[in-house]
Amino acid sequence: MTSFSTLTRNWEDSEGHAHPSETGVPATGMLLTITDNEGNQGFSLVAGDYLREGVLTQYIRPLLVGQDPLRREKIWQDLYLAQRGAYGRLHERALSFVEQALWDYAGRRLDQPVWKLLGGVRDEVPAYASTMCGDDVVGGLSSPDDYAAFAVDLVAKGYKAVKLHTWMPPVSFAPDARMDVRACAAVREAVGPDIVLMLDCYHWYNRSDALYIARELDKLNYAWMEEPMDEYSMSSYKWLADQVDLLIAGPESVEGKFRSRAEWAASGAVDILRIGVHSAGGISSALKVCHLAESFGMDCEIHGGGVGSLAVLGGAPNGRWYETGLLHPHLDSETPLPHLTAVVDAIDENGNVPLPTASGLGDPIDFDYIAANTVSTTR
Ligand code: LLH
Ligand code: MG
Repeated sequence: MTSFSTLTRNWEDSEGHAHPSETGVPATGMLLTITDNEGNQGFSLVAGDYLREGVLTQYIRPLLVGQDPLRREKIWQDLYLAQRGAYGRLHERALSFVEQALWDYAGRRLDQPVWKLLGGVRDEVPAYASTMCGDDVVGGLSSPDDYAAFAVDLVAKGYKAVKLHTWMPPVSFAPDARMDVRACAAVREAVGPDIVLMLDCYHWYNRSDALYIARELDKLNYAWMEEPMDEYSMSSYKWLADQVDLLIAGPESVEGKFRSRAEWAASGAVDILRIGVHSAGGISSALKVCHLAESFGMDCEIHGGGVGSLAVLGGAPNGRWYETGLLHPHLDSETPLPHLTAVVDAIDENGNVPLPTASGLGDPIDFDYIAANTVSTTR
């Protein structure tokens, strides 16, 4: 594992929601490297400090060293079994970063992009612009008019779909279901009927607020709503989905990987399943959710961007969209961060993200930058 100095352009508020930093914030990046006996390697960029040295020492190295790195599913099943007794220390993101490095290894070794190894069902994917959560920065995302102006800019850049994340605490005036609906209406009015719109709002509304928003979004022809209530209450989602025409997508934050998603699909609590590469514990596990959804005739939308999400979407015909974000009027999303040579998910003129052509996952890692800015390395 290599730690290096870099920059991030996001800062997180006290509840973990991302907001833009126009100047950039000094950050420590981490690069997980898996090396076989012949020197073949696979890499995964680890966000934040999600893979701590103690977790690497106690759980990950013992289960990886000496294994055949092409046997990803065997290694993943071993890590999965170790999770129960690790009591939260070996979380889904840890599994995900390790498994992504194993996929990157396989792709590099076989000289193929991972999305092709997963089936290559398409070579580009339509992107929706996913906004940051609302704030109180005038000219940022502080009002329905701000959302409308930003949505117009995003459509001018080529996006064919926009997902609003509206206001959450600690913003002082959040939550406010009526203001959320006003923002959704302002965006629909500004972009016209042909742009696909979605809403991801305050995650802890009660049933009546969630029902009110869903009914209003239906009138505004929104494509889906996600996470308007605490997702641990699956029966609240079934209650909602049973009485509105609007499609409800989820769950995003619930643990349990494909097993919990099976319960949600079987119970009819949502119309569109949702999983992320990180929340699933990896690419293969996320793909299982897509196939599960496919078996129920459902779409499966992938939470969050990055090369892992692009790989899954290369293998899953029922993921309709790639989530680009999170975006904000004051955030530069078009210049690569210092440790990257390119923005891997830039859209083309049709609003699609071409899947990467490089071998492996396709993260455009600047290895020279990382070598010049290394803080520490452990093996
Ligand atoms: O609450 C938030 O900060 C956002 O909802 C965030 O988790 C975002 O990644 C999301 O849900 N996207 O769909
Ligand atoms: Mg979401």
